[in-house]
Amino acid sequence: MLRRSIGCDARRLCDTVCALDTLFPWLYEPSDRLALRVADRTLTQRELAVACARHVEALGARGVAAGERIGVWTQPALETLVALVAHAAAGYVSVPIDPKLGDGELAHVLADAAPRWCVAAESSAVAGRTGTIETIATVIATGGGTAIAPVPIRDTPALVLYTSGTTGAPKGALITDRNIESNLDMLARAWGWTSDDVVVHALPMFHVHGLVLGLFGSLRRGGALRWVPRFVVDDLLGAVRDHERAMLFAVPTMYHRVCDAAEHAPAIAATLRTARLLVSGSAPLPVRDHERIERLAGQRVIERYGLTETLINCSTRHDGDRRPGAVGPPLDGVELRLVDDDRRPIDAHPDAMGEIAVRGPHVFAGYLNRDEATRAVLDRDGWFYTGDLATRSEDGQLRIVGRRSTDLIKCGGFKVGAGEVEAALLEHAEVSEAAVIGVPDEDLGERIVAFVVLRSAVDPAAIVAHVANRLSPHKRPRDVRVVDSLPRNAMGKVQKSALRAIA
Ligand code: MLC
Ligand code: AMP
Repeated sequence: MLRRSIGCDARRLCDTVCALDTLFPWLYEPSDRLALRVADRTLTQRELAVACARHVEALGARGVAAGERIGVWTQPALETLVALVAHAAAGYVSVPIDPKLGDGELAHVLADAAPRWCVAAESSAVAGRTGTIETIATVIATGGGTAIAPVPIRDTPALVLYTSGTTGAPKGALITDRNIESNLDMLARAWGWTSDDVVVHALPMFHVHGLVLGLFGSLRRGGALRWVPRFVVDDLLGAVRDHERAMLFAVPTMYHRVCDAAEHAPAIAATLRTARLLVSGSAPLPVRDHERIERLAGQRVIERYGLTETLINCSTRHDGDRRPGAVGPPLDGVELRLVDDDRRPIDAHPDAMGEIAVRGPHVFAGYLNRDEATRAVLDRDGWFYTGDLATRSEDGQLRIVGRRSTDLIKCGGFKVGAGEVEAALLEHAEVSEAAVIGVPDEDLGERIVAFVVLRSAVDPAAIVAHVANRLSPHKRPRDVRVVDSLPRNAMGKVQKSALRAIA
């Protein structure tokens, strides 16, 4: 559908634009509908369009060119959302950065993505942390300015999202416009997602769940996002209560805590009942919590399964069978198969277990600066190998039953590589050996436990703090066990199964 974009006095008239061929079509015909709310601050579509345009102008004035990578300090503020939306709309590549990142991981991200600029809601909070990279404060300007020129959806990166592997430092996954557009449109069909929906979430803005689904998803539909930047059950549910068609996006840990609270507070359960859709993902939702939610909220959760590299692959449908323990069939547009150890498709008979491989327009473009790592997960035919093990029922519903590598830990919905925590531990002068495992945990899904051999006595709290100084806070071990030696096999390899038995 071709539409002529609007202009007003202060805006440059854009050429005709295929509105549906841009990420946020309404940006060129904004209305006074709510677009964003963070705490008590709101922006309508019209205000957001102006704020984005002015942000882009400020970048242009500094000589930042479209296509450049820009670090985005994802502080809990409306300005953060404006910067992320403006960059996506105008063709800049955002590298979202967790403001709590430890120095070691931050240095790695900045060296690897090599942005010339960072943007932040409060540049003073960033001062001294980005070395020679200059920080631009995002200011929400009202009125005036030139509208953002429409950028058609392309196969070029829009985001670099850092994600952990089993070993080494996190890799930057290149997510393109096309990945985002195709996946969000698949999800819209699966969830009956419309412009009347208001997504409510308390997720961080540096991962797929909060950023691509929560922020870009809401705005692509012409709906709104209500961001509660810090997860507090009452705040999150208070936000749900405010909206007629709230879609709650949360990780299983959050649902677990919401259920704990709702069991003692009928008002919380009553609020849950008002939500149009409760969506869970980023980690497995235990069947027990699925059933608790159904009992308290009078509705079953929609469970969806994804990865940073592929966005979302499977989901139960808003009008389909929301089966506890299942993540639904593949989204329409996603090709999915189960493969054996040699990556050969396995028989589709029920209960056959294999690794999930997916193909489609939602699969990322590769890892930044890591061709070999890209080739290890993405084959020449476009199949991406997820490392997740699953079975498929006769009616096509997937059940995730495990992961190929036990060195990947999902804690509170965050992916943590055992190797990166071990490397950080070994940087402590008094740690001579270290091994990290994930231990099942009712609240977090998995809890990070570190086993260390020490050269001399050290307070375990100091070791935890040492890790936090280097990595993100969520990569800190919850538990540090001091041992005389690590169990090893004849080849000298640490036997993590033995550690799991001890833990
Ligand atoms: C944590 N803390 C510690 C600690 N670990 N303190 C000391 N020692 C440790 N080992 C601190 C925390 O920093 C926090 O401090 C406080 O203890 C409480 O920690 P917590 O129990 O972890 O709770 P919380 O910080 O509230 O975190 C839980 C959570 C969080 C659920 C809110 O895990 C979360 O935001 N998860 C979302 C992850 C996510 O978005 N994943 C999407 C990935 S994309 P303080 O000072 O802060 O209070 C993806 C694709 C897909 O997977 O499919 O979606
Ligand atoms: P990340 O790299 O942080 O995007 O994490 C992706 C991983 O999260 C996947 O490979 C899965 O192991 C896990 N995951 C995401 N959603 C689900 C889900 N609904 N059920 C089980 N595991 C999930």
